[in-house]
Amino acid sequence: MATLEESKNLDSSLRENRVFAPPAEFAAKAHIKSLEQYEAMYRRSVEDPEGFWADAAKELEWFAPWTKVIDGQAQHTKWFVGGKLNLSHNCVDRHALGARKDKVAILWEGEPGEVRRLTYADLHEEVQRFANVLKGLGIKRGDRVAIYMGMCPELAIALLGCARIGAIHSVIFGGFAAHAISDRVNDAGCVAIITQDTSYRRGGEVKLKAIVDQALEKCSMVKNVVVYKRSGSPVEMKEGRDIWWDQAMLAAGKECPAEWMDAEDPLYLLYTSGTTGKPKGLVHTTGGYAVQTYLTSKYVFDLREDDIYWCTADIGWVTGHSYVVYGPLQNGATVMMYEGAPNWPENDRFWKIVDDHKVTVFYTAPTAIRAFTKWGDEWVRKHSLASLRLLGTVGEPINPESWMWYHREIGKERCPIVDTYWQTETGTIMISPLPGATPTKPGSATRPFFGIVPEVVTRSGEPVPDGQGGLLVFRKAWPSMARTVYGDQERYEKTYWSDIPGSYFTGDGARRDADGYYWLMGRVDDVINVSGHRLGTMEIESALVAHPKVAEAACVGRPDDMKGQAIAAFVTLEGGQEPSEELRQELRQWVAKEIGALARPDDVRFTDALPKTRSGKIMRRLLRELATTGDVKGDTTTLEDFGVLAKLRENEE
Ligand code: 6R9
Repeated sequence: MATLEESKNLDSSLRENRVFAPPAEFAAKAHIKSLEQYEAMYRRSVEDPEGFWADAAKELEWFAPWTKVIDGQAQHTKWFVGGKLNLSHNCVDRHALGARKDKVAILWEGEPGEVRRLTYADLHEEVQRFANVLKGLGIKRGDRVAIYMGMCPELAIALLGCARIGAIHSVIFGGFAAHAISDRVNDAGCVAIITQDTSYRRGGEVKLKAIVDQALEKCSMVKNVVVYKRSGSPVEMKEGRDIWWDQAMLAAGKECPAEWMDAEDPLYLLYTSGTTGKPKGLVHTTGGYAVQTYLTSKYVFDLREDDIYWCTADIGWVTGHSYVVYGPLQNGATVMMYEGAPNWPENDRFWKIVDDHKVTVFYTAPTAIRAFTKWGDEWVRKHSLASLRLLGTVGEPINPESWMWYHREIGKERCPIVDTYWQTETGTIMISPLPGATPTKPGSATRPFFGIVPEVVTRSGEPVPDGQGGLLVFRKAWPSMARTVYGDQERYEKTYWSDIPGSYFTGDGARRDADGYYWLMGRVDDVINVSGHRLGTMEIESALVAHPKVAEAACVGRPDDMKGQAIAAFVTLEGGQEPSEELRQELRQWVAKEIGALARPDDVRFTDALPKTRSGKIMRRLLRELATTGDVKGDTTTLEDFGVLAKLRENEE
């Protein structure tokens, strides 16, 4: 089952035996101060989940109380039944109308260097005005609104404005191409898109509005486009469809009461890649998601009143939804937001930001850490980083040596590291150290968060003994889990709840050690994780096959030192077409244009045929091995045509 790459990962993590206790000074001030305290709270959370989650929920404001905390089980579980609340109210009003009125909510730095500070009172006004802009366009509760923007405060305001009136937002990462936008907009039936003229990235401009214009040629349901003016670069405005953000805001009323949303009402859709078919729109709901983003932010990031909290993720991904916007703002934190690239104008931009703004909590991805390591320690050492007190990672397994570098060079051996394991589908952090309580081991996400019951099992659901690899499942439902795939409940149940009956299947391999620590081993399905971004092999293959010269395509991930995984594509051409270097480059560009630059294959190999099973399934396992090692030693007994493999081997450069 485990691919070569997974076993390599397993080998290095099996040899890993360093343990780092939480620094005493950190633990003394932390919300959760010891392993015993964590264990007692964990025990209660699984023995009395209703009591545990009710207590957590009471830290938020509800317009009307729930009648039942948990109703149903597994994929049918409902949380806080009958409760009414609003996420925008809990993120903004609760603080703006209380003691945090003048506290900075969003501390933003643009790539060119300008800084903006929005207090909770400012955010309150902006969000209400924007909610009125949406209402003015006839957008109402339950309507879907797409958001395609760069990292600027208006992006957070757009999310919160939607949440305020009960419109369901669907954020599309600003790096996706027109085609990917139209697919997502049409699948969700979005009635409007919020975008901006351009966004700054690595000194250049990303022409977001122009890409939206192209995408909308295929989207008949979209009636309006709201355009935030970021750079002032010229864009085309379509009469009757497009409006300027600033003009609409000036004209909009200052007050907009928050809708009373039911705990189970949808809050947002977020598209993510799976093994088969098009990306799926995971549906996150209001009550459970609110409570669990709030609680995980509080405990995993150990948020304190004076923190300057910075999660470097783009809001286009789930990490940005839960840990740039909803989690930290519900906690009344000051959230740092940065618009551009980490290496602009130079390789130390992040460390300059940390020093300039006295960032205390820093949460990033292993792929970024690998890039920093490669750029060299001198960039880090130009800055003091003395304000930092806690570090985090998310997105893929972190190899122990990168963990050690992060610990030494960024954390100065003073800051605990939280390696947080979770997924778009889970909504919030599932496995992670609590920084004042859990001793850490480099490369392990350590122990489950409150209420989470992980287990490592075989394909048939039998528990695997500690120390051995297997599939990671969650035995019990949790408040922030995605409730369905938009418009396709069957796909939701089939993908996540049918492999191991009664349990949620993550798609990840894992191992638990004798201390009950979890070590993640990567995906066991056809999802490729490129720099922490999920891509389905099907998506890339469909894009390749859409090229007029391509007959068939198969994509696999192969290990890559910088990106975690790189994409290798195997392609057969239509009759009469000849392979060439030019065509190879053309196909790489084609995929970038169809999906976005992050999906551009690293290798494109031409072949006469693809290895298939007798039932016609492409044997990606063999291709993966070939792309990784240059040869195939694995089991080929089901291979239909052995000649194919010989030819593929010959084509190896
Ligand atoms: C939050 C996010 C989810 C997949 C997941 C797993 C991998 C994320 C990880 C990790 C090992 C960690 N993953 N965090 N693997 N250790 N700390 O990344 O969501 O984009 O949906 O990706 O990422 O493979 O299944 P998403």
